[in-house]
Amino acid sequence: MKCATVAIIGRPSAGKSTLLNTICEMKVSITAATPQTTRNAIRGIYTDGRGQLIFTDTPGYHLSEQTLNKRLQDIARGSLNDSDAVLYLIDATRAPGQEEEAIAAMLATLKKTPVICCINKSDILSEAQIETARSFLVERLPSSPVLVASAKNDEGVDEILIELFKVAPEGDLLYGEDAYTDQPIEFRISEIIREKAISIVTDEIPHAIYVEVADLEYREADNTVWVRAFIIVERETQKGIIVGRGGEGIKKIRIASFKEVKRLFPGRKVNLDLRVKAQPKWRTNSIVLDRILR
Ligand SMILES: Nc1nc2c(ncn2[C@@H]2O[C@H](COP(=O)(O)OP(=O)(O)OP(=O)(O)O)[C@@H](O)[C@H]2O)c(=O)[nH]1
Ligand SMILES: [Mg+2]
Repeated sequence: MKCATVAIIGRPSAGKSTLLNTICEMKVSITAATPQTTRNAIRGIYTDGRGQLIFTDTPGYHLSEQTLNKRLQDIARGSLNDSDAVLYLIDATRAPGQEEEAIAAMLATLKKTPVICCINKSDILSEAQIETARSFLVERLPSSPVLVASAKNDEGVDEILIELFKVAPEGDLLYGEDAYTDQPIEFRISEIIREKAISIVTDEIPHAIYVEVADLEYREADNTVWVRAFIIVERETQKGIIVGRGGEGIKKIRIASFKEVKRLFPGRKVNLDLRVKAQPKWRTNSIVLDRILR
């Protein structure tokens, strides 16, 4: 039996979370069209006859001096050290640039950990784009295999698993065969809500959002789970945008969140109370960051 921990690394929006969800056949990690969606080291577990792969989805590696971004970089780097293998995902629709160079250089210094490279978004790539990305990878990480896949369309994903099992060490399963994540339920709820909130706003607002589940209570009497959560933004104007005209925005977020949160509590009723508040400068507040970037 094989068992390995695998860090998924790449630039923001490379498709890391999408790939993890495809592999686990479950929404384990939220995704968005806007970059810098993932903020935590999120585990997703895949098990089959060959053994178990315990993936860590990481925040997209983004070069920036802002406090929040530096913390996100630390999370991504930290998960490299804890892993038996690294899955390096490239979005070849964009030119490599400085950020990709920084990631490739960081991975090239890993002496013992095998790195599997994967060019993602094959469904929208030209041959020329694939070849450019391939040369970039072969030059910088000569001992790594380079695969091509579409995380979104589940193409080339089996090949990724084959390569990972090749380098995985022998070992007993660390999680039960049916496990697909180890995230606490409050965290999963807050992420679902954040995904829905991000999906209705644009520009810089997605980065100004975090979500906190204030209460989670199961009431036996009516078999209902009561959830009270806050969407927190930085400014009153952003709050207005989330709430929307006549409450349209928050209503949309609530309905979309409710559908997914309900799936986390099969056979139970769910009551979701959602509010918005502004908390200036939370992105530089270390107390908030310590709490949400576990
Ligand atoms: N066409 C296409 N789009 C993809 C593919 N994989 C992911 N995407 C899209 O790329 C965008 C970013 O996907 P995510 O999975 O959130 O990317 P990520 O690497 O986790 O991003 P961060 O968490 O911000 O680092 C989303 O709009 C996805 O739908 C793919 O294989 N093909
Ligand atoms: Mg992500």
